Amino acid sequence: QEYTALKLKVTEWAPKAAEALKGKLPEGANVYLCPATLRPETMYGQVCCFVGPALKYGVFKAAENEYFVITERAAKNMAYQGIFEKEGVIEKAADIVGSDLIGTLVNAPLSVHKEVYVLPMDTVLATKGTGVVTSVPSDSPDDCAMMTELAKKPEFYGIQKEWAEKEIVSVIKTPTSDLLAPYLVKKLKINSPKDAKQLLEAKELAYKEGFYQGIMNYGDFKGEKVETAKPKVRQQLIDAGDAFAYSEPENKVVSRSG
Ligand code: ZZB
Repeated sequence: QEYTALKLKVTEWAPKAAEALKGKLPEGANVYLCPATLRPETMYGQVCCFVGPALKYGVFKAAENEYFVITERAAKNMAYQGIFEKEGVIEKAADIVGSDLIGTLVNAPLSVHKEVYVLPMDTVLATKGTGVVTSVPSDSPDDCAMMTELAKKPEFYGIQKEWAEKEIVSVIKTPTSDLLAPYLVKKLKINSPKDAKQLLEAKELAYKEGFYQGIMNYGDFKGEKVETAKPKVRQQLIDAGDAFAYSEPENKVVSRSG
């Protein structure tokens, strides 16, 4: 699987994260949360950054003064993809649990929302991508269901309600809707992030319709087909230093069967 890994720069640590990282990073170090996405063209619609509250993350040195918050598993993969300064070398500056990251503020490249919060999502898998996920509720049914859940029970999740209530703008238009994920969530009667079966169905529909019938409704490629805009947005992000290519080793097995 070839992902685009985004660099969401930390602008303010949540108090627990600041405490956990105290004295472990050089003064003035740039630290990024790096979500892996298959939909770079939707980055205009990012509203938050998800971590698994129970997952273990590391703060890994990528280059001089540059650190990535990702899972150890992702760091091991990145070390062999020319992403880190030293090939094959993993330098971990600190450990941190997902729950301590909640409430951290990060910059979201390309998003209509310049700064977004780190919020919890229990369904984030430790075994996929970087264990960090950027939330685009306009086009991802999982994200849409989770944002509703977070805004419904902020105390339960230990967050401020406003953190989960950033405006959802239309990024892509399709024949059925300008906000495909919320449309599908409603249509398939998805009431919570636990409706796994319907969410999977909604995700598959959203991928298909978004890719084959989607027209960009925001940004530099507004009016273009998603199919053609996708690589262009990705390249823009990479050229700006806001993203990099990241692939999963399983890739080889998958592509062998076509
Ligand atoms: C932003 C985005 C916008 C995404 C969208 C999807 C969609 P997959 O394998 O088919 O689920 N993701 C990445 N890593 C993880 C993880 N560790 N645990 C849970 N979810 C993860 O596709 C990968 C997508 O799943 C990624 O792309 C990411 O969410 C999420 F509009 O990034 B995506 C219809 C989907 N739309």
